[in-house]
Amino acid sequence: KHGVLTRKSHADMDGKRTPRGRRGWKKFYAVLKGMILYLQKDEYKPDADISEVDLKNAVRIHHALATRATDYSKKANVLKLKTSDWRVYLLQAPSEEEMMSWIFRINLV
Ligand code: I3P
Repeated sequence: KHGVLTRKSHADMDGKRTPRGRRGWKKFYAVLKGMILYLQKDEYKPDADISEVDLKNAVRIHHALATRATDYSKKANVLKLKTSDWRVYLLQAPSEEEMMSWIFRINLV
């Protein structure tokens, strides 16, 4: 699955609140492949190598949990992704349908 997702980092590894200055929203081209959610700067190109920056932004979603971000009301279609190492991301999808599809696909892994 791929598509545009806008990310906000809410908590870092071990659940510590992401400090100010790193809490902004950033738009990515997301690609879910195997157990990894790649958050890429540019659109997915099947044959291109993954850049170092894109690898750094990749999220391991094994044992992660995606839910609708019911406690976040500033933006619509936002899902909350909690990883197994206690990171928390907010991810905004372009539509309700896309958000539900990402939640379903992430939790299926
Ligand atoms: C953050 C940025 C985010 C904002 C966040 C700020 O500043 O303005 O958009 O989240 O508020 O800290 P910075 O880019 O300097 O990290 P919202 O869009 O959800 O308001 P927060 O600290 O209350 O999460």
